[in-house]
Amino acid sequence: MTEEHSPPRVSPPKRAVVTLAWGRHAEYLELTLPILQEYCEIHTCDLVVETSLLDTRRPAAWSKIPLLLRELRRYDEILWLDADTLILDPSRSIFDEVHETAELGWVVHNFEGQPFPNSGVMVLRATPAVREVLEIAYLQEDLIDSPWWDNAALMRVTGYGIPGLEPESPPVRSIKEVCLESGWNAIRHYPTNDPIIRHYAGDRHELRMVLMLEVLMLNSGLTSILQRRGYVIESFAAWIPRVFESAISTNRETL
Ligand SMILES: [Mn+2]
Repeated sequence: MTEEHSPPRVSPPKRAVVTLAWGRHAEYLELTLPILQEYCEIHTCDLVVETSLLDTRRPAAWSKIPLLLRELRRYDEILWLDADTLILDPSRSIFDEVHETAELGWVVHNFEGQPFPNSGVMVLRATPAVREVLEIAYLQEDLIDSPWWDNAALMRVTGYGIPGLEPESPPVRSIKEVCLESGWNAIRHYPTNDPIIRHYAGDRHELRMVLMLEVLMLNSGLTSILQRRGYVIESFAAWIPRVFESAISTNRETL
């Protein structure tokens, strides 16, 4: 039986939230894991937390691509979340925002007229076009040490391009894409009225930790999730002196 003639799918799509918590990024997961678990329970997703790099020859961010290719063999739909993200409202389903015929959903920020999709939060569906985009993005070896790593490669292959980084004929592939409201990938450099997923992109480690802790301890919705799941809020407060000690010792090293 060919794929065209297969019966319509009756079972719901198999979904996962996928993230990479490697090195110091594993500390973010210590803070965000209960919220991720809550999200996965509400929206019937598996949670895949990878703790190793899939390609140690490249900067860590690149491991996102082989990790997604691996998990798209097991799941129909994936929500990719960078480890430096925090879901502020787990009740809202990002999958509902991506029409079922679409293949990729992400937020496209705009900096000085240049559209800049951000690969820190993405919905991907397991289609041949998505696999091809990921595979070709991984082949963009001239971008391995670019400031935006995999993000730059995905921009190239989806046709966005980055001024100054594009070859004469960029390998653009067609993909059915949805641009999500900016609140789904709320970064500090791009204010949004309705942040749903906060992304601490570009911030240094200690600042991310402090900002995440502040939200977890002050946002009543998140605090009640932590309490319901058996976490003691005060134990989160205990992180703060550790983070500051780490910040101070890092500064000493650079002096
Ligand atoms: Mn990030």
